[in-house]
Amino acid sequence: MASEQQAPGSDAPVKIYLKDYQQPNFWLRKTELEFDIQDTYVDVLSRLSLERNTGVAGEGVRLHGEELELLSLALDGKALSDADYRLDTEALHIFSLPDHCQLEIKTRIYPDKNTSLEGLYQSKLMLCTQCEAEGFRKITYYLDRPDVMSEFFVRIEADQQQCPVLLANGNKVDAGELDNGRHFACWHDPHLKPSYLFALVAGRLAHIDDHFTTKSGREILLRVFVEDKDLDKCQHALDSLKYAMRWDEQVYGREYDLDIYMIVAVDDFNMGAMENKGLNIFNTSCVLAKAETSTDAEFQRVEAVVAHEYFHNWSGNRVTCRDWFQLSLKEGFTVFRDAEFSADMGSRTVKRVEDVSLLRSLQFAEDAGPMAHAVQPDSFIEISNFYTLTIYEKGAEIVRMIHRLLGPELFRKGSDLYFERHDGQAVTIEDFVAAMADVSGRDFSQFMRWYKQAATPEVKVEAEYDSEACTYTLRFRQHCRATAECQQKLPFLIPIDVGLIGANGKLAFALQGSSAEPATEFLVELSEAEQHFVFEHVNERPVPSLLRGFSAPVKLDFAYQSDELLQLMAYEDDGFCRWDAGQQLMIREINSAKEKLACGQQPELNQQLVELCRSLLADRKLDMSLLSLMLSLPSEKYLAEIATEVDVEAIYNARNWLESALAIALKTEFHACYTRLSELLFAAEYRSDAASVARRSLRNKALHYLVLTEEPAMLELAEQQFQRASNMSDELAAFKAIVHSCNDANTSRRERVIEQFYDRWHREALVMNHWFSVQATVPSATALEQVKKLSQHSAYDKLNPNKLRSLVAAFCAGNTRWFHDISGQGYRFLADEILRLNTANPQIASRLLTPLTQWRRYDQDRQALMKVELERIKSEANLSKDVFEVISKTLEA
Ligand code: B3K
Ligand code: ZN
Repeated sequence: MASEQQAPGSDAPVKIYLKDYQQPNFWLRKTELEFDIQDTYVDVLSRLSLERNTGVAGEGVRLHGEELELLSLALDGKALSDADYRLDTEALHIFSLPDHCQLEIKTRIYPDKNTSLEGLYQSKLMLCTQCEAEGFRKITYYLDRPDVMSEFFVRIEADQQQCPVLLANGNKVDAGELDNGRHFACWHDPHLKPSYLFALVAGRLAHIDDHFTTKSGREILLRVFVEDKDLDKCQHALDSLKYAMRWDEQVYGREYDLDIYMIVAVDDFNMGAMENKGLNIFNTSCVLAKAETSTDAEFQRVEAVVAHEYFHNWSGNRVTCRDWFQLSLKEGFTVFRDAEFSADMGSRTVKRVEDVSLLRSLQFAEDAGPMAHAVQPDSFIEISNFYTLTIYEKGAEIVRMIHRLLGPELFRKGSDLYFERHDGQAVTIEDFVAAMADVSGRDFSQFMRWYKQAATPEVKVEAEYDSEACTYTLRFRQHCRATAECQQKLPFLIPIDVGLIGANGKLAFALQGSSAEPATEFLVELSEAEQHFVFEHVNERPVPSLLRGFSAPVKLDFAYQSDELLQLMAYEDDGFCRWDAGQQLMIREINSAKEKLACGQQPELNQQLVELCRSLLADRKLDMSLLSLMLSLPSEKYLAEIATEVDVEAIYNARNWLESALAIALKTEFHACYTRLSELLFAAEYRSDAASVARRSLRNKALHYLVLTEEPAMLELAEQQFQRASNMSDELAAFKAIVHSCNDANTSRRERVIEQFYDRWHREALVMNHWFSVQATVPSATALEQVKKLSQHSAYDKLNPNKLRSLVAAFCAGNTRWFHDISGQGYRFLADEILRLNTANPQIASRLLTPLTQWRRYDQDRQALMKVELERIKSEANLSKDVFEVISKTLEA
């Protein structure tokens, strides 16, 4: 990438453009690293075998390096003099090099001072690394870019007492004792890899082992490293790993390629986990699980993240990204892979509904805000800002559309071709799509706009029924707002799955112009700005079922009548559409309550909605997890996303009104449901299978509604559950229900359970995260005061990302009503936190900024308050690139 230096005469960080990509002028064929770990520093000796990439200009080489102390530098065994090189804050420039040579570089680093959690850093008593995307340059000078792939040889030396475990990628090839209580280990990774996949761990760790036999009969050692006290929380991760390994063999034909697969759990970690070759490093929150301390959702997250990182071994490691503009090549594809895995492991519909909810509430908001970017962005200032829902989740939706358009068999052929063609290479999104095009003969040129054009397409649909001709016509109009990279959007290729529902269920129909036999479902491909499709043999006026399975990541608008939505709820067999019809009914109810409340009137509860919920609760055939989702109101975030201007208080009040009104109207049913499921659950031993998880989920939804009635007996029920629970799902649900019930009569009970929860769990860091976040999301004007108080608590850690997420992010992103309180105190608090973290941990600082990026969506008063804080952050000297990029885009927009 050409323009990584700062612009001359300017302090502003520089934008890097995809169009400027060029190969490096040197390859690094072999990388030998020696780590000498001492008490307060680590010396890193690096021997790099360079080979000129003829044809690319540049006599010397520019090696990335940040926050390094250079101790020595030699070229082919000869020390370089000051005249031979130049150092700046971002790189080491060596002016002239022969075509083949060896550089020997010695640097010193200070892991215990590294609070950014990037590069080599200390977490509790352990040293560990995080190199993606550009952290390796904080370890040594290097061509720290993903298209430079090298064979790594690593030697680690440390004190045997302090660091009995010494790990790096690949296979351990040597180890031994040294003088003075020191020891060493040597690791060799036979697979070429870019520096972002490098990993090292040194510390006092315990482990549990398991084995996996691959389809070709190779024995793989699976090993999970944790702190000794957490050894009883590793089995679920190991089981998940084995399921994922088998699934990838069966579904994608992919086998593991080293003799050992290691996972290390780390307390201080910016993200969920990292797919370093053969040595995954995980946030403890994504690896540890045990029924007493982890909720069902956490068990599922562990399974999904373990699988995601494992799948990267092919989609990311064996075939990697040419440059960081291609990030979604590995992330979008791998999220699609892990979503399918989770769907196969549990309920496909529930997984789809959860994913679509996330996409529609958060990714659509990202697309509508100042950080909107294409899935293959064309520029960035700081790549860490691009680990977004757009790259991950929208990227996965695009791969899902390819899967839908090609069908499973051709898609598998395409992925086989992609892996075979590019094994050991660093490639582009275009290469991935080319493999899909080559196996199918399909032209993907229009489809590529999904990668290049930012923002969410909107599709307006109108229908016309001709009862004489028995035809039904659907007219589509697509539109996508202008964004910085593209003012005039070209039409997307939008696959829309269509079904038609009659008075007694699904209809069979034909698509005009298609040779296909009549069927109950057709996939239409929208390719123009305006287009219509005619369906034939439609013998009655139908209700259209559109975007079945959420076949494309668009906002679809069709003016359904309420009774049509009820008809969809009754007869639709696509779980997503059925759930969505219910959500639309609830949104209407909330919107009309908003209007009533605005005029000072009391809203009236729609009896059709009550009856619908009653019939759902009586439906014994429905998957209880799905039922629990169907009984959940749209989130405040989603309601904000679909509003023209966000009226925080109106959304909050109307949503609360509906939830409480439903609770009162259906109290008998919720109580019966709660009792029935309690009997079932108590009669059996604790189990974590899908059916038991579903029962707990529905029972806790019923408890949530029961407590909303504010009847003392219901709070008593919650407290009984809190006291007797044998697992964290039940305990936390009861805890949250009680703590969030803020009426005065409940004060002593609230205080009691908060104290009890603390007494029970203060030694478990992950459980304490819940203790913080439940209090941070309390629906009360006192929430911020409590958050400030908790930030001084001894169980809190102002630099630990999990703690920051459980307190600061839980309040600012999760307690919408009180974060956006018109006092402006919430905004001020967040800005203070961002300024504090700007230098300590820029990645987390920039991530925390997200709620403020949406400032233009609010009323004038709130906009003004937010702007003051954004300007205050902007005026800070030494703004990190991470925060600078988000702040400047937010204020420019
Ligand atoms: N690839 C890592 C993310 C690294 C984030 C760097 N800031 C985890 C994942 O997506 O699997
Ligand atoms: Zn990933």
